[in-house]
Amino acid sequence: MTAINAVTDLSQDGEVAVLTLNSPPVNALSLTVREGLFEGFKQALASSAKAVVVICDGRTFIAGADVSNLADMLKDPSIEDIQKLMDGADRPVVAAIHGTALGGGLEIALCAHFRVAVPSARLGLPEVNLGLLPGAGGTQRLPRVLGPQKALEMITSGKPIRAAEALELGLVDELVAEDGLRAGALSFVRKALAGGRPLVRLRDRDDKVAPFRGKPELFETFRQATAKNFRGQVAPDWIVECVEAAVEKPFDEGLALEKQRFFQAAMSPQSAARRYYFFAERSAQKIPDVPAETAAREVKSVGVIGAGTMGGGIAMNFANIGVPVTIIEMKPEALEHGLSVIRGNYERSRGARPEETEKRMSLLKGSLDMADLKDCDLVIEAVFENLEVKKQVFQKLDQACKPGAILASNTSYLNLNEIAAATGRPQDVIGLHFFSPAQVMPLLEIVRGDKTSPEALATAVDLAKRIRKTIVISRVGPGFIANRVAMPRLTEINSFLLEGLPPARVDKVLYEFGFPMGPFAMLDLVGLDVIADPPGHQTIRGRMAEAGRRGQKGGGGFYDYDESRNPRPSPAADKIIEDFRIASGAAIKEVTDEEILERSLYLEVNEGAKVLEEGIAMRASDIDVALINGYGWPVDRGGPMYYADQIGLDKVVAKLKEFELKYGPQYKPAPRLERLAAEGKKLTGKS
Ligand code: T1G
Repeated sequence: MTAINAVTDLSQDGEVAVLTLNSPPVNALSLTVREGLFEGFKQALASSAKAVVVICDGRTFIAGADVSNLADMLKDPSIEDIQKLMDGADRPVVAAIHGTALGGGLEIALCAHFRVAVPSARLGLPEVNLGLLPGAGGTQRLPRVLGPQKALEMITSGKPIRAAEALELGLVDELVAEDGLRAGALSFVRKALAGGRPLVRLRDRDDKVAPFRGKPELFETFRQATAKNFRGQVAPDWIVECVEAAVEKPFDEGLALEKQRFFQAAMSPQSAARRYYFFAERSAQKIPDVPAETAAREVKSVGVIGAGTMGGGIAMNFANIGVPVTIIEMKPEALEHGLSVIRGNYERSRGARPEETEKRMSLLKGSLDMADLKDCDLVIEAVFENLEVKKQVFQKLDQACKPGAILASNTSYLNLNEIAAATGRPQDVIGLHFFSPAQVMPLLEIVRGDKTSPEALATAVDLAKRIRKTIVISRVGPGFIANRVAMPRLTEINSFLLEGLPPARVDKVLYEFGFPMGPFAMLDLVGLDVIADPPGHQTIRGRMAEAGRRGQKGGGGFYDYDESRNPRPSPAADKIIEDFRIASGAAIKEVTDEEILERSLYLEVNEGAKVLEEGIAMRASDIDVALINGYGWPVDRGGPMYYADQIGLDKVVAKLKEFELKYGPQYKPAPRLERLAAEGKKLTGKS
């Protein structure tokens, strides 16, 4: 075995050279890795070896370029330099894939003549998630294996495919035993040598693209079908353009176009925001005083208290991963209703197969007796949002549950420490704040009480990953992170209405910024009757609810709705707004679209700064993760904290001060924001 460099070895197995990469955690294509691959291929091809296998140690094949340092891609040897060596090879080169071959990793594998994989491997080009397109030939080589339609789907969705599908599509040549990748790859290559199997250079293949040449309809149809989905994103359009070039143009011309578009995408603010988010999401799972090696308790069965919308949705998360759930209700009718709603949700879900529904439903057991929770490893309470009620439930749980069971509350607002104090085991009490609908929304706020133990936290984080939620850790405080930060913007809409701004105009401004919908449309969706007006403080939303306008679910809301729930302006709603405005004596104001946007967003930035100051959130980036996943903040903007940093905190503070004078004390800049602005620092980092 020869060490090529710190992360690459070259060894000889009979007549086959084996190039092994070992650069934890994911063998990303850093400069050192590229040097190792370049030098390794050079030496292997200069040796007497009759074939070369490239394989990785550790958890995965190459997972792509090093996203933490994209600029380093400009240094030589580039990925393309390695690929040229591979393309020029006069003997079989085989990529042996386990884990994930992603982005630049798959693009390297596409330059091998053959690919073998273990059944659990996944292959994909996820660059679009980072606001990028494949930058090392992916848009040119993948269509030459899969044809343009499938390549378009894979590259614009960014979703990896499983090895079995890759085999079916011809992207992988052979599947080998799960625990025998190296042996399988060697045996594959020996068969290829013995049989004189012709070498396949993908850049030369034409059979999958030729039938589509001169037929722009395929691409036009794809563009139209996906336009809404990719609203505001730059990369998907360029991906379609490049795949079209793969069909229409010689390989090198297509490659040149891809390179140009890749660099344009890499320079875009969108890609910077998405790369920031990639690492934000990962760091949000880390708790500095809970080391990664803290033992998580095993959770094999779960209890849920309450079979309402929330409890039912929470239970579905666990049934979906094969964990049995005991659902507790007080009355048989409520239990029956809750279970039938869950069944309905399963039956209506896309691609639902009856046997899947039955399998999941069989994991859900209803009961009216808390004693049935005695064997559960974790119980999540999702009852009415009232402190006294919750305290009573926790007292009973303390009696019913076995020692070491984790007792979780789904409270979205109440003081978890008080709930924990109702038990004799506050160290096992934690908040698991799901967002509605809990089976759909990606965010899970894990709330850490003053006495929550590191083991309980580690267990919650582990479990949240198993049910594939995006995690944010919050300390105890009213509204925790997402609801608290979003609330001032949603409260301010009352002022907008009093200033005479039509809901549709406000909604349009926020939709165009990138939110899936504006605040009025959102309230209509959630229901105008969900939150009560604070005592002594009437809102137009509250008035609407009183008048029977509860939103999409009944009577219309700020808009009227047809049977397909399409909104249209509502004269009845406008009259309620106008009457309220006149009665309150508020004067109509001239407000620009820019001001609507700034007021909406800076209120969130300001609240985020307070949440940081109070230590409710550990990091500014956690707030961004919470708002993106809990409130539809556009990931292309990076979240409110990152966005404010891009604008410049001095500018944000100046605007807040201006708004404070013009519109009221709700805009008073948070001390932390003022301080950071004065010091020329950022919310999300140094300066
Ligand atoms: N670059 C740098 N660090 C990376 C990384 C990458 N590509 N992928 C993962 N990490 C770090 C991550 O931050 C974490 O670090 C640790 O590895 C484990 O990750 C030319 C332009 C591979 C499926 O987009 O999808 O190729 O927090 O916690 O759940 O066209 O990571 O431990 O310090 O996510 O097992 C395209 C991104 C790049 C793949 C593993 N590739 N990665 O998931 O672990 S662009 C991607 C993933 C590109 C070319 C272009 C996942 C994973 P830390 P993890 P995991």
